[in-house]
Amino acid sequence: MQTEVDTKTIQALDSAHFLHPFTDFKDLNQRGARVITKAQDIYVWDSEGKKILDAMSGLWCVNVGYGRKEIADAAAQQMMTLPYYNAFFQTTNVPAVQLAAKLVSLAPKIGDRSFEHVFYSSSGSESNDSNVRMVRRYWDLLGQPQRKVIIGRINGYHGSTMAGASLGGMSGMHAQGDLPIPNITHIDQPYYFEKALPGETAAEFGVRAAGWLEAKILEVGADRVAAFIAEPVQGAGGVIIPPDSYWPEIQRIVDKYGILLISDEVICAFGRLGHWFAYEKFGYKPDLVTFAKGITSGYVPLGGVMVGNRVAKVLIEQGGEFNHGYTYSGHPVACAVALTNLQIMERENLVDKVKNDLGPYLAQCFAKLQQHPLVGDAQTCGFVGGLVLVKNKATKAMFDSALGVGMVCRGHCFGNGLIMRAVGDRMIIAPPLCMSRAQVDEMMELITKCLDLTYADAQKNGWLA
Ligand code: PXG
Repeated sequence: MQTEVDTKTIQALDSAHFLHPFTDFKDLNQRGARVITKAQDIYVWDSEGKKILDAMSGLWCVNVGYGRKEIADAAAQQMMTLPYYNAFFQTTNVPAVQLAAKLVSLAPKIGDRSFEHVFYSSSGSESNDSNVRMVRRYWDLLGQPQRKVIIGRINGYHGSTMAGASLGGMSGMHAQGDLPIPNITHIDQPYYFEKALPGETAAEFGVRAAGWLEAKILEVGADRVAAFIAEPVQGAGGVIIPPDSYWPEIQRIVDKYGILLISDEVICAFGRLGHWFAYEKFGYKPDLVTFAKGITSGYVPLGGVMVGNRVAKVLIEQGGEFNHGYTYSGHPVACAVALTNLQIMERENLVDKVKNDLGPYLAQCFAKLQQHPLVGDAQTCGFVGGLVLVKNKATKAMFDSALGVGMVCRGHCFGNGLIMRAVGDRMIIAPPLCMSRAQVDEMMELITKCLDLTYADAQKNGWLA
């Protein structure tokens, strides 16, 4: 494995030829990209030899950590046996079938809405495109073709394809390229810290925030609404954890109007919240569950949709040919990698470990962070965490967004060997699930140090005034 590289040479080639995702190309060319050359366990190294604790699991995906030879071996073996064959034209392959059966066995049963079928793609975005196709097909087949509208949430993230970006509620994405596409609309997010009324409890707020869905359904016309899509916990939006009262009320509303519920678990499934699938944690019953990322721990791309019985029965029994699919639907190497990844998770008990050990421990650590003068709020759910940097702890006043305090903090993180994401002034983590408690302590020391350094900057520059 080549890990020694000449940083300047790679950066020059990078600037010359590689257009990065979600990047200001000119700005990056001036700075030069950080070159990541190798990774092991929970650490990555850059081309200057700097070791960095990856508290984001790559991009919310490397659940079992880096350097798992077993996964590489499974890929190599599958590549030599059957590197590729399509699943069109009435053919199938062994890993794709085995993985589908495995996923069905892992998905908690929810009565007549349980999951017995899987549709494959190669990413979260594609999977959500498939969701749009399946939802619309479902209603067409039921003789209700006017039910086209899918409701998402402001600041939700469902990918970057035309449909994914439209389902998501990122204003920056909508501003480029005439999005959202027709028949997709949004309600506000259940962000208690920002949206609660004075004196409103979290439980009261959760019910009120879910009520925005009912108001939107009535505004659109109940007979025109096809589905509601949401992340169990909003990830890219900044780890926005809904109050416990939110999801039960959402369930009541979607059931009242008979609309489908799509749970986008691209981040939240496969142990991230201490369950194989996150709908179990919040106790709701989705019809479709989007997955990607953690299913292979990011070692190779794979995504898909768990298709619940309500939808599957109609598509199968009444549907005829479904005119949708991808070259790589059910890719044998990706599925073999996923199977091995899931085996590792089972053998090492990573899901229970998050639920009963790592998750509660991280929650304790974040409770301590609440004391930090810069932190207005710090919350965790399973093994994700988010905290808000505030100017005034007592009033919870935010910094002027032009100061970019979150980015300042992120800079200190990189400088001190820690990867933490900044979403505005929310700092977020989603560490690998294979962490030890000692490694959680190591991460928390780094986080605290970077918060201290950011606070010192804020004092020095008069940002706290
Ligand atoms: N749904 C959810 C909930 C996601 O988090 C996608 C769909 C799209 O998946 P693909 O595989 O098409 O990227 C995601 C992806 C960030 C960030 O900045 C998060 C994602 C992707 C890129 C950046 O936190 N999540």
